[in-house]
Amino acid sequence: MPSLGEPFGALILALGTTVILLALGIAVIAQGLRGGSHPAHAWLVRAIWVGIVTLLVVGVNLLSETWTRAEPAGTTPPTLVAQVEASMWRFALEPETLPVGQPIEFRVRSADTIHGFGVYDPTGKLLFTVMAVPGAEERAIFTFREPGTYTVRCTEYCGTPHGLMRATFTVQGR
Ligand SMILES: [Cu+2]
Repeated sequence: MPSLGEPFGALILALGTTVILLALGIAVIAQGLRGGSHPAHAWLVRAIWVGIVTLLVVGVNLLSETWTRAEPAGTTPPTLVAQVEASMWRFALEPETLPVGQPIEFRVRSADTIHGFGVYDPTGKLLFTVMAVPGAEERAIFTFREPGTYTVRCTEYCGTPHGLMRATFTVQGR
């Protein structure tokens, strides 16, 4: 499955937020115009509450969002191809040492069931994921900016030892 790029995800979030805000705004104003048994300022209080709740929801979502920085295959000509095979419960990566600053195309396959190829930087931050699906080859391009030891973890539950399914590889400076 190709990963959604940063602009696409941001656009979806912005559109969704706008639609929700418009719908809530119209509902609140309509109720205010209708009047009823509420005090005159009730619609303003509601509008403020809607605003606060919306800001909280959007803010928490934005802060928890980790934009994927991998590109779909075909966007940048890769200078290197890395073959990845996931199987219960290990990753085979070839080559195991990768260069800094060069677009690398990861070609991810699975030998048995669905796994997730999740790449974490040396500080433990998730950089990108690629699904490993039996019978298919999923591709993503990524350029490493820092040398170090990177960790691969499975990001799809694939059996009891799933949590132990990990590997490391080295990214070397030029
Ligand atoms: Cu798994």
